[in-house]
Amino acid sequence: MTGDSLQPLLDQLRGHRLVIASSSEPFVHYYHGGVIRWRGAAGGVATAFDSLLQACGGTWIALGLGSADKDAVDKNQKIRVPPPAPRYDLARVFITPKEEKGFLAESSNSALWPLSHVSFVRPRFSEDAWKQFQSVNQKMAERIHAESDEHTLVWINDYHLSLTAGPLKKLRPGLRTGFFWHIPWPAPETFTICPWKNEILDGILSNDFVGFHINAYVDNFLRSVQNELSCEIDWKTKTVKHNGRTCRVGALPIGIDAQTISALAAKTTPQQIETVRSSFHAKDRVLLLGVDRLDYTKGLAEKIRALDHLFTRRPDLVNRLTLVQIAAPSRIHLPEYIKAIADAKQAADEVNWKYAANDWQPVILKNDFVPLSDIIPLYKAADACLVTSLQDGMNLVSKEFVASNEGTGVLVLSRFAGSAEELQDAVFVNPFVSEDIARGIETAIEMKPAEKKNRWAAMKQTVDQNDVFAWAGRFIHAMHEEPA
Ligand code: GDG
Repeated sequence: MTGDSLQPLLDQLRGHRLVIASSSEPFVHYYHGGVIRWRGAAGGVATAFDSLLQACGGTWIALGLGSADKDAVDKNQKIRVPPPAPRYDLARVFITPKEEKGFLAESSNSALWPLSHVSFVRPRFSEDAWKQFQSVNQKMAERIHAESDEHTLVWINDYHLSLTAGPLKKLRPGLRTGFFWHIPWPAPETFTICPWKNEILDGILSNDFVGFHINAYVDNFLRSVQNELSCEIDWKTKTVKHNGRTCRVGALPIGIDAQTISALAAKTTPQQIETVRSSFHAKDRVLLLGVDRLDYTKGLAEKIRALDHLFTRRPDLVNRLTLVQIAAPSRIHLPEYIKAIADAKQAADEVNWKYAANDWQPVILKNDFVPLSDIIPLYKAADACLVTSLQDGMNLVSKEFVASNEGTGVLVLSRFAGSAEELQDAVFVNPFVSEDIARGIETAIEMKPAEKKNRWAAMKQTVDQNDVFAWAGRFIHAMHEEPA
């Protein structure tokens, strides 16, 4: 089931084939005891584009990094997905271990990711990693070229592929491309430390349209362009003329497949909710929920420690609430992520050691990938969902919670998540201050049912209206608009 915004999107696509490119893939094949198995991916880009391509069809080009990815594809290095009921093509690009390390672990996830988020993790730049970054972007450009013709709409995604459009346009000069940067664009004073800044800006400006989630990132980007390159910027139309090309930039907040998620949640019976609550010893307690990739930008340790502050202020709440935190493993070989796992576990151990009693412990930390079919009943059952990202481009979990929960729960939301602009009826917290998160939880727990319902209804309308199909429709429309 999909929203009313799907038909306008399909109308726009008529006569065109959609090719999506991103570094990560929606489905990974791996060996388990000599047998090929598959799993979905935890991550915003995977969630959004899987909904989109399942509804519209097309091709998704991504790196094949799973242990069985090479053996699962056909001779054209493609496979139809999703595995139980295929709807679109996944075209895999294979890279060497050296490229994987330099492109993904080093230049993308240890340099550009921390550079773009205010989380005070220092980016690490290496010249060799940059060479691998260039090489993988070139490979992606070649594969997109091979998969496209004059009727193809090419939509390139995220910071990993910021150099792809340049070589692609050399191979196929008339091709129109759009690019979406899914994370915050840093302040220009921060971006200026990046040793690859000119190449990255030039690469991004090789697209016809570039999207960010919110205006603040657009402004930061344009100010970076102004500071680093000599080019003409029309601030009114947000158009940049550079190297004989014209690129428009705009804010388009991403959405979710709200109707499908709401329908799945609506099918959850009161009995299932009872079972979920009982399984976490939260039958007669307040159930707090967190769902995140385990990433230091998501503020997990700060969120867990907030419970200590809450119990100190409100000893009557001890033994009356449970935080279930799903923390899907992510980038697990990088030192900053090994530390983030250790920090979250330590925070949980400390709080549990201090307050656990009999069959109750205040924090249940699940450092595993959990299927969506198990997350949705949790969204519906939760009395509050805690999204405490130190900074987040958008944050889809906040929207998924609103789509699933029918107004019995409260969204406690970081002011520094992109979704804070749209979800104005959340309870806002400063995620850098555990005491403030504790205050937010207290407000959520004490909120009267009528206020919960009113706040939820306003946010639900926003989430329904700007769903993933409406978002994609706006993006594709913007890609086609001729520059002023
Ligand atoms: C980037 C930007 C932006 C998480 N754990 C599991 C699981 N998930 C799913 C959630 C949600 C998605 O992953 C996470 O999306 P986010 O938006 O929270 O975060 P990022 O991965 O950091 O994504 C972000 C996004 O791109 C899109 O533009 O919003 O700001 O950082 O859908 O439900 N899904 C399953 N099991 C898990 O354990 N099935």
